[in-house]
This record gives sequence, structure tokens and C-alpha cells, in this order.
Amino acid sequence: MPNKSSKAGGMASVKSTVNQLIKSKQVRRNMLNLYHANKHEGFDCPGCAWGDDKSGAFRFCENGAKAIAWESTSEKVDAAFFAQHTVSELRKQSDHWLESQGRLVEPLRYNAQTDKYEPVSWEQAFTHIANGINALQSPNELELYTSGRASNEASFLYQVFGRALGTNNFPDCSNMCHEASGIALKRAIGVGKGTVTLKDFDAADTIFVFGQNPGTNHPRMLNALRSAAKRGATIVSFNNLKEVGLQRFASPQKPAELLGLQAVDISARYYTPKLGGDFAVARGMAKVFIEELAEQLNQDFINTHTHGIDAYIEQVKATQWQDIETRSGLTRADITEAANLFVRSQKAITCWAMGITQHLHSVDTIHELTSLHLLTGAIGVPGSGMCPVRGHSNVQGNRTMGILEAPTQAFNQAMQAVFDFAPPEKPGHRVYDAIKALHAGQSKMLICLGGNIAAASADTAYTEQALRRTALMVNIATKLNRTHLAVGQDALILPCLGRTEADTTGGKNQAITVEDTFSMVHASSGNTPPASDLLKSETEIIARIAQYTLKERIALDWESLIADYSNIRELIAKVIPGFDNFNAQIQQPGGFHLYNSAANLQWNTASGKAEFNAVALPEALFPDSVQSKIAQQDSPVFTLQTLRSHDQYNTTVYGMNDRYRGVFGERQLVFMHAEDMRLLGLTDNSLVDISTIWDDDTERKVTQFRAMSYDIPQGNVACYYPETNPLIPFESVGLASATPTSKSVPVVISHSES
Ligand SMILES: Nc1nc2c(c(=O)[nH]1)N[C@H]1C(S)=C(S)[C@@H](COP(=O)(O)OP(=O)(O)OC[C@H]3O[C@@H](n4cnc5c(=O)[nH]c(N)nc54)[C@H](O)[C@@H]3O)O[C@H]1N2
Ligand SMILES: Nc1nc2c(c(=O)[nH]1)N[C@H]1C(S)=C(S)[C@@H](COP(=O)(O)OP(=O)(O)OC[C@H]3O[C@@H](n4cnc5c(=O)[nH]c(N)nc54)[C@H](O)[C@@H]3O)O[C@H]1N2
Ligand SMILES: [Mo]
Repeated sequence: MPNKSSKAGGMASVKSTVNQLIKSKQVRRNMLNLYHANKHEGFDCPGCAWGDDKSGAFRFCENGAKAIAWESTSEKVDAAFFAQHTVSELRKQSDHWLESQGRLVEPLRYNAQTDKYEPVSWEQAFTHIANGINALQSPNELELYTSGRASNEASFLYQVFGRALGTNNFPDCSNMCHEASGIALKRAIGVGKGTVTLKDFDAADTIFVFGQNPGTNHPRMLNALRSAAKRGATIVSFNNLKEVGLQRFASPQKPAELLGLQAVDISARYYTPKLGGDFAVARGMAKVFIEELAEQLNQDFINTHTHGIDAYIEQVKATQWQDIETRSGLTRADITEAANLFVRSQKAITCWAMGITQHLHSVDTIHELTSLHLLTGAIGVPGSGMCPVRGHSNVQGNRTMGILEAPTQAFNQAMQAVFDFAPPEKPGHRVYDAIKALHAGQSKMLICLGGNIAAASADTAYTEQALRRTALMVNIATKLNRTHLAVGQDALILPCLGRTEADTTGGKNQAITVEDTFSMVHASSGNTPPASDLLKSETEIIARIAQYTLKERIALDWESLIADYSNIRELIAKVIPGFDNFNAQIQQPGGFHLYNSAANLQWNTASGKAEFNAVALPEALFPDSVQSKIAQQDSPVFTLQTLRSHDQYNTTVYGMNDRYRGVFGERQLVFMHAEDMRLLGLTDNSLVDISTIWDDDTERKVTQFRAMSYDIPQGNVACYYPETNPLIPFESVGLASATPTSKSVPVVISHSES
């Protein structure tokens, strides 16, 4: 069991940060790096998408420091390394080992005869890619994946390139992440982004945090929560697990608190619903609003700004408390208390992350949370609104730049006006469709602008099979990972600069731009010497691939775009709304804020109003066909969530500890309720196998995991991602979002066989 008195932040956090930096043997360079992180004229921290406060103080967090140290390592995987190891050998290594070997330093091509990656020149690499693409029968045989670290400039050129070729196949990491948030918010309030900014956290009376672990994944968010708690705002957490960071937090940046003397209690209320129980929680809160607190609802707001209230009220009234309690795992009293906290406050913010987005019913759940704000008018006024807390540092910007499988007509028209080609209208692929198409041999080529799709996507065996069927796979990356090893016939690795490194082209250090979770767009420029002279920026790599492939098919002066990224920003300003005077706007400290229609009470929905969603509470977490399989099992079926430890960044595993959860030196763990363990005859040292229950005949199993008793609702279990991605059935995706249901997988647990 984790230590009850432990708290996030404080001395332990600082020590761990410093240890991490020292271990990387680059202390000076890293401290310089940290000093420049998230400051005007420095680089944007590659850690997470939380916004920056503009106090100018030395700002960093432990996990940002780890991300920077990991990128700044002096270890290298060079030609000698690849001469030593075949790809088949490397595939046997762990994700942690692979990335620990160091930075990629030169372009490489896979040789199927020797089963090794071998150095090639950039010229050869670009020519080979262009030949590969131009040999495809249709541009729709190409998949263009983006991971959310890519800059606005690189992702804008990437989508220009894809659309000039004629495809909308832009699968991206947000398909596995906040896709449901974008869809639900667009449907409910007409804009697929959050409506608040960091300033709203200073004005809110109540802040709800659903399905999120900011202590680990957005540590700088704790500063905002901590200040809010200190000035008397009420923070209410809904989380399957009692996460330490949401309970007590000491800021590692305030000297007095370094000693942990003034740790602040963050959450005034902490509810632990069942996995996937949040729809029922929100529905229950709506029921209390409507049936018990009707006089406190904002009738003016409802009448002026919303559509569909009558049908919604009918649905809410028809939902029975018994169903709400069973599905949420909370009592009517708990939900009534939370509803009162919401309604009593004039200003409420709702934050959420993967605990909400990675389920079958995520889109409706997020719509239901939004309805609470529509009933009370807690949106579009200071201190109120919706806050999906994005993951990757520029994942929101990628989408703004046009990394979308189904762009709007307005977007296509703007593209045509600027680039003089007709962009494809046929919707393209998300991650789910892309992997399926590769698996079926309909798509033949994959380019990955960062990321690690092999490990990040669900159903590892199926995904790897799909990747191994590619005729050509191209990975633009900083570190070696599992995707690079899932080679088919032919593959290239193109090594790129990281966020922290100086990007010098055209005789000057270039800046790129990013957009944070609050729609703030700002510049970022690296300051450390690149890990190798052979590295190129992502921006240049994309521009060169486009230049070599498209030749005179598009009249763009690629050289001038590569020599000066402000020329790319001029193009962005012409195509993407809100980016007028882009180059001038990023000169302001902190950058500029993109207009948000819903925050200004304008509703870009079909009805022109914010929409209620009159749907019934779903019967179960899984589709009917799976429920009937579950009913046939002799042993208990648990719901598994897959989550992050404190020592990882998505598929990048920095270390084997998860300090805040009391875990040291291991990752093959399953967190279980003590009573569930007792029923299965397990103790804290038992080794177990975990198998998925699904409606197909595929066996999905992981073996030799250690059971660990934990404060988790009975019937729910938790394991780390990506080790348990093999358990997530490929077809187990969210309705409308197609996001893998990484937070609800039906499993059985048995003693390990050997
Ligand atoms: N250091 C670090 N920072 C990161 C990342 C990283 O890996 N490491 N990843 C980045 C990315 S891409 C993202 S998307 C974010 C992810 O940020 P998070 O969403 O915080 O990440 P997870 O670890 O998936 O945590 C999910 C949380 O939701 C809870 N939860 C799970 N299921 C449910 C549920 O059904 N209901 C409720 N109420 N709670 C539930 C879990 O107990 C856990 O606390 O972080 C970003 N920042
Ligand atoms: N089971 C389960 N699966 C999940 C999730 C979950 O909670 N549970 N979460 C999902 C979520 S929220 C996300 S966002 C996805 C993440 O999916 P991805 O974004 O695809 O994965 P990452 O692990 O972030 O990518 C790590 C790799 O990116 C490369 N890299 C790092 N920095 C740079 C850079 O600056 N440039 C370039 N070009 N490459 C770089 C390195 O080679 C590194 O190996 O995973 C999803 N998968
Ligand atoms: Mo994410």
C-alpha cells in the first residue's frame, strides 16, 4: 500500500529531478535547458500541453525535467550499434532498453538481407521515399501519422504535402487520446477545444477534476489547483484511484515548501467511481439539478443559449437512481453532495483527461459533463467552462494546422485559394482505420512524424502485424523504439532534432510554434547543440520529402520555407483562421490566444445553440456480444484500466518506479482490491496471468504479472501501459471516437501457470 502521508511535489520531487539530471551526465547542459524551458525566447517544454504562467520565475516540474534530460542524453545509437544488432534481436529488448541506448544520429535504411539498419545519405533517403510514394497506385495507400510533439510549422507542411498528393489519411495520436473530447465539445458547443484559459483558474469557485492524474502527467496544473485551493476554491476529484497529487501537494518551486511544511490539501472532496462510471455520475448530478435544485438553474442561459432542454429533462427524469448508483459505483448521497457543490458555486470549471476519453461511451460522457455547465450557465463567463487537459505538448496545434481526416469545406477552400490545387474531399483515416487498412493490405506505406504507434496503439499483435505488412515505413524520430522494429519489406529511420536543440537553417536559429491546452500559441526555440551534425529538423525533413516527391506538381519554394520558418507562418496565416499577423503576434511575451467561439457565447452548431444530449444511460460498459461472453465466465471478470506510471512518458519508460503509488523497481503489476485478491486466493506476491474476454476467438494474454493490493474499487484493476496494450481488442473502441478503450477492458485473472 502506498504511504498515506506521502505527497506530490516537495523535497522528494526535487531530489528525484536532480538525480535524473545527474544520471544523464549532462548536468550543466540540462540546467541551462531547464532554465530556458517555457520562458519567452526559450523552448516549450516537451512534457505536456498545460499552459505557462507568465510570472517569469524559474519554472519546471519533475517530469518536464525528465523529458528534457531524456532528450539531452549524450548516449548515441550510431552505425556501429546497428552493425552489431539485427532487428530481430532488438525486438526482444524492452521499450525502456531500446530508448535508453541513446539518440538516433544518422539516417538509416533497413536491409532485409542482413536484417539490420544501415546508414544512408539524406539524399538517398529522400529519393527512396519519393520513389516509393510515386509508385503507389493511389495516394490513399499512404498513411501519414503524427505524434503530438510536432510543431505547427512541421504539421502544417505535412498536411499540405498529403493533400497535394490527394489523401486525407492523417491518423494521429489524438485519435487514441482526446478524440472523444473534440467530438463531444464540437457537437455540444460548436468548438472542439476547451473554453477556459489559465486565468479562469484564478477566478473559479469550484474545479472538478475527472479521470486525470495531474501529479504525474500535468504537474504544473497542480500549481493552479494549489493556488485555487489556497484562496478557498473547492476542488472536487473523481478518480478510480486515490492519486496522491490530487490529495496533497507541495510546490517544488517555493523554497518554504521544499521542506514539505506547507503542503496544501488539494481536493476538498474525492470520489472513487467505478471505471466508466462517470456518465452515470454526471447524469446523477443533472438529476439532482433538475429535480431538487431547479430554482438554482440558469433559466436565462438555458432559454437564450441552448437547444433540446425538454427532451433532455425527460431523459434525466426517466433515469433511475438505482441504475445511477450501480453504474457509477457511488451513492446517491455522494452524487447529491457533488451536485450541490457545483450549483452552489457561481463559477465552475470541469477538467478531464484519459479516465474519461478512453471508454466505449466517452463522447456521450463528455457531452453529459458539458450539460451540467449548460444547465447552470457555467460557460463563457470568467472562472467557468470546459477544460479537456491535452496530453502531448502540441497535439492541439497539430489539429489546428489541419492534421484531420475530415477537414471542413471552409478549410479546403482556403487551401485551394492559397496552393492552387483541389484538396481531396473523401474523408481519410484515423489511427483505427489506418491500422486496419495496413492490416488488410489496402494501405501500403506509412510515414510517422514522431511517436511510437506500434506500442501506443491497441492490440499489439494485430498492430505489429499491420506494420509488418508495409511496403515502406518511414519513421522520423529522436530515439529508437518498437515501431522502427516492426519492419515490413523496407523501412527508413530519419533522425531529427528535439525541441531543446538549436535548429539552425538559413544562417539563423529558427523558432517553431506550439499551441497549449488553453489555445495559447507561442514560439519555441531550442538552445543546445544538436546530438549530431547529421540531424535535420522535422520541418526540413517534411519539406524535403514533399519537395522530392511533388517536384513541379505544386508551385512552392521549399528552399525559402526551409531557410526561414517565418515564411511557413505566412502561409499558415493565409489558410488557418485566427493566425493573422502570425509572425508579429508571436513576438508578444507568452504569445497570443486563439479566439474561442463558445467562450464568447457563440455556438457553431447546427441549431446555432448549445446542444443538450437526450440519450439514455447505457446499460453496460461493453457491447452486448461481449456482455454475453462475460456472463458465460466461471471466474469473476474484472474491468482493467491501463495507465501511466510516474517514470514514463507514454511509451517512453524512463524508469521502473511509480513513487506516488508506492511502486519501486517493477512495472509488470496489477493493482487489485484486497478482497478481490482474497477471493482469487492471491497474496501480494502472487504471479498472475491476465486474459481478455472478447467476442472473437483471439487469445489476448499477458503473463507473470505481480498482484498488488491497492485502494481501488472492487471489480476494477489497473496495469501500466504499454505493457498491457496486447490485452486491448482492436475492435474495442469508443462509439463515434474510435479511440481504444484503454480504460475499460474486460479481463479474467488467474495464477500464473509456471
Ligand atoms: N510525465 C508524463 N506526462 C504526460 C504523459 C506521460 O506519459 N508522462 N502523457 C501525456 C499525454 S499524451 C496525455 S494524454 C496525458 C495523460 O494524462 P492522464 O489522463 O492523467 O493519464 P493516465 O495515466 O492515463 O491517467 C488516467 C487517470 O484517470 C483515472 N481513471 C481511469 N479510468 C477512470 C474512469 O473511468 N473514471 C475516472 N473518474 N477516473 C478514471 C486513473 O486512475 C488515472 O488517475 O498526460 C500527458 N503528460
Ligand atoms: N493502453 C493505452 N494505450 C495508450 C494510452 C493509454 O492511456 N493506455 N494513451 C494513448 C495516448 S493518450 C497517446 S497520446 C498515445 C501516444 O502515442 P505516440 O505519440 O505515438 O507515442 P509516444 O510514446 O509519445 O512517442 C514516443 C516516441 O516519440 C519519438 N520522439 C520523442 N520526441 C520527439 C521529437 O521531438 N520529434 C520526433 N519526430 N520524435 C520524437 C521518440 O522516438 C519516442 O520513442 O498513446 C496512446 N496509447
Ligand atoms: Mo495523449
